[in-house]
Amino acid sequence: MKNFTNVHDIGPLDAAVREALEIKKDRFAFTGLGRNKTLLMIFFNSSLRTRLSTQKAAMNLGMNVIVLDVNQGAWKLETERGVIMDGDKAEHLLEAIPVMGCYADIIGVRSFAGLRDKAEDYEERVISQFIKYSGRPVFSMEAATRHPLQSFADLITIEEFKTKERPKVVMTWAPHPKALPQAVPNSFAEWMNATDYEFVITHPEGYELDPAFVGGAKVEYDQKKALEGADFVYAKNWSAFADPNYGKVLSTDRAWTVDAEKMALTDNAFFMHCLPVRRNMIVTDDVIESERSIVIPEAANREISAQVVIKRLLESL
Ligand code: AN0
Ligand code: CP
Repeated sequence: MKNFTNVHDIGPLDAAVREALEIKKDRFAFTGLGRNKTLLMIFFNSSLRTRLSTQKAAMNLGMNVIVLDVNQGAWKLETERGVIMDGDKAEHLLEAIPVMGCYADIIGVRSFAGLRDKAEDYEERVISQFIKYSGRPVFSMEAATRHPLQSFADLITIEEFKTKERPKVVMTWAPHPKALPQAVPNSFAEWMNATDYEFVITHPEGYELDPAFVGGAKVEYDQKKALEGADFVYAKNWSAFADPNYGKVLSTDRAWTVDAEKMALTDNAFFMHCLPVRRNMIVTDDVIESERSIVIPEAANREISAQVVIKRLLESL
């Protein structure tokens, strides 16, 4: 694997899940693979899980790890070409990226959507430039339109907890006070569409996702109907994708909050969320604290998905 930004990069999912479960049984089986190799993790945005789980995964493989929070301590970076740099940005991404490449064998990048310019976000301008100019294998730690390490961990989690061959997985929009990217729902849809699960997406009118990610998934605007018989409920907020409302919050309607009454419509479903989650906006305290909530094992699997990805990148150095 040369880079990892989407579901296609990982190849057949059954093999990827098998490899993940093998690694989970013995996460120190490949400690020699990363010896004297350096992972550089670049964060343009905040993180708890991605930062810790990815560093842990790299350490399990024997790597050295450097973490850079671009907005804390580095020079402010210009990302547009052709700009006269007479403002507050001291360095251009076009120098910064190849320099970073000098100090690393593999680079992980977190760069969220700006949610102002849809074309810029959906072109994946930042991570594409890392791939083009760093000279190193690059993996996404959540880019503008996808969060593939999260979706891979979600898939591993569903495979571990499912009791039916073909579970019904429902991704539901839920309210949140601030505008969030579409990366997590886009990516989750992309990965679920690559399985043979029954996959349903539910959201209020106006929150339609990019059809390229929705694919053949069923879209049901009635949340209660969508949840009927679900085996997994995957809650997530996202801002509007469709023009002219790209990146906007159209609703904070708490009628969409996942509560016990909604979970009662399911087939005793497991509750999932990528975290961080705002309680009593996205999900009520009792649901996230219930024995059917698997948000912690889901987060734990971030170490495993990252380890499969970094292992494969190391193997093709
Ligand atoms: C981010 C998002 O929705 O993309 C990161 C989730 C993993 N969430 C927040 O910014 C709250
Ligand atoms: N789920 C996830 O990526 O969490 P962080 O934003 O804390 O890394």
